[in-house]
Amino acid sequence: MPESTAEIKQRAKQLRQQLQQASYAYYVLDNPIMEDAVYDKLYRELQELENQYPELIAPDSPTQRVGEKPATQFATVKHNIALYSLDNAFDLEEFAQWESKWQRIAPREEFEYVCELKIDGSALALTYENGLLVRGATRGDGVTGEEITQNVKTIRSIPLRLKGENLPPVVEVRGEAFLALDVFERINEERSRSHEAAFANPRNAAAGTLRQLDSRIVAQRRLDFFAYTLQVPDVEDIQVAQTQWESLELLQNMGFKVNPHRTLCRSLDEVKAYYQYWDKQRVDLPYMTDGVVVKLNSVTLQKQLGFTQKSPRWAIALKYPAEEAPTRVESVTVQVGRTGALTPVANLSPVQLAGTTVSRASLHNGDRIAQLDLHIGDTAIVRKAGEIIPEVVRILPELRPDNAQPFRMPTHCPECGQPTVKPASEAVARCINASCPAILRGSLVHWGSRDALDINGLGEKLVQQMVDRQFVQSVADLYDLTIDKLSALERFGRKSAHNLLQELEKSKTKPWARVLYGLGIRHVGSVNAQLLTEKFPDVEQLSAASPAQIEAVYGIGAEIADSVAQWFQVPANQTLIQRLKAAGLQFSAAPSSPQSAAEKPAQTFAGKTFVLTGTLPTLTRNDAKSLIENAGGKVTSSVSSKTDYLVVGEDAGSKLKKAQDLGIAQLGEAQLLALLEQ
Ligand code: 1X8
Repeated sequence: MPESTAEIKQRAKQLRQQLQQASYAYYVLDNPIMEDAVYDKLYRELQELENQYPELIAPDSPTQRVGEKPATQFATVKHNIALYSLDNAFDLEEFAQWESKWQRIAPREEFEYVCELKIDGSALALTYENGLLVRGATRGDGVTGEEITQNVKTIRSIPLRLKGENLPPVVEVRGEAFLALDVFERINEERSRSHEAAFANPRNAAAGTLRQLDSRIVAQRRLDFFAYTLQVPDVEDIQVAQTQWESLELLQNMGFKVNPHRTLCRSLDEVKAYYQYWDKQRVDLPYMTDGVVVKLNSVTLQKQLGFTQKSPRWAIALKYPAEEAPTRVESVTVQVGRTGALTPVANLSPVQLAGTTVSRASLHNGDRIAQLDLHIGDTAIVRKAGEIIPEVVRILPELRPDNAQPFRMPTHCPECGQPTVKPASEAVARCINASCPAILRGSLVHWGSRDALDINGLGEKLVQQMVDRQFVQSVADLYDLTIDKLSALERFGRKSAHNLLQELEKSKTKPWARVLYGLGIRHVGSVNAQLLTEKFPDVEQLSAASPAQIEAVYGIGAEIADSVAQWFQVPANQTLIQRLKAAGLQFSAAPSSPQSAAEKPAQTFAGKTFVLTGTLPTLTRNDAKSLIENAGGKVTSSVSSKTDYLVVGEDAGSKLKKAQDLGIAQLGEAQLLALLEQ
């Protein structure tokens, strides 16, 4: 233990330096040099020294980052140099217009742009005097902001003292305080546990956190900071850097975290390449970016161009199309699918997302709705990235209108009024009424679909009419239709009626495997149907098989086997089979059948590697896998540069992001089947 005052002072200084270096390595360089336990030990030693000798507390001591008791309110401060906002360009065309505009003021053939990522956070102005952080302020209206120095000090990547020699006496640094995505998610989870409203996005969370009056809370939130502008107030008349690029390097040398993904561009085409590259790559960044900031590099040129009322003429934010936006949930429709599954869909006030207008978004199921605590009239954050089906990601309860009613999944089928069934182990509720019109419509459309009986003209609209008018109550009734009956339907002439009857006739020649698939038994996609019909060459054998016998078929699991055996147990299904058989449909694999040879798929996918993600509309994962493998392809579980195709279904996860980054071709189920057909 040091004894003399000088020794104690020396020790405190040494501890400060060691802790500062460790903290810089960890938070700025992302390259730790000290074990956590060692850091904690040194930190406690410094804390004890400072407790004993409060006069030793230095303004840049690491102990000054932990926050203080709540302030009653923040003081307003006038910025020494106004914080301008950036003009936006929403596409490359608008960017080109901006380029022409500055070129008209200061024409030149050769110039440089600095391209930086636009960080979706909250702007801060930091003032350093003689190297020491003396003030941190929010942007406010650009002229005056709020003084939040105490909060700013809790951000570990902001130096309390600048590194380097010969620093100007006053230095102004601008940058973006932000929350890393994992931190943002953690904060929202905590808030949801304590029944507080979730933050809509990381930007709101960062801005909200900075304006916390209790800096001890701010310290827990783990804000981060990228510096992007270095300025020395005019009065000093010192020029620190000739270019923006130099400024960024100086900031880095002063101990700031500067975003590493910056680049110099000499033409619009180079800017375009950077913009498009990061549009793909940004999903992998641990923080949110909503665009690219393009600045003219030369400070001389910047001065020549100057500012408009609001923004610099020498910089622009080139934004990416929004993928998330708030909008109102007008109502919820519950759809009933062919399997009886109830799917809630939110009807929205139309909103622009990722370049398209979105007015409906999936709510997945009742469990998800309960999780969201969705009320009709709520403002919801809707997300649509790339080709993914739009979905509601969260709602903003603070914007909920008075008297808004929570949405509850119906306990009865919205189509037939029968009670629904929801096994505790599943998230999905189902209608199990065999004569539910919605299930019937779904079954008819499925029966006529391309991979089943391939009946041209048997679309949704026609099916709806036939079911509404009770022309058909089961798939078998299709084969009792007549020209007279059909031509009584709206906008359905005798010619169309004749065509449909011909199509129905043709369906009677389709092989047993397609008929089995067309029956729509749960878990029996076209591949499983093929496997089953190879082992059970006629319906009698399959119908009589036990679950164990069915499961003995290579590629068929217990769940599928149970589902098949159960289906044949239902008397109504046996009646259906008898009627279809009487109508002339194929329920056995005639060895002479000309189709059976044609059913053998060609090796279209030889040498190709596939990865599956998400839930496909009709094929199970096993179906899709077998289809691909039967065509000579390989299915692997993770995306890499060796992957040729990603097959994407609903609720696709991280594999999709990875594939997008690697530029791997994506296929939907329909496209996969179309390729197989070729
Ligand atoms: C805002 C932002 C800028 C930068 C990054 N992210 C932002 N949100 C940058 O220059 N790298 S500049 C800026 C502004 O001037 N309003």
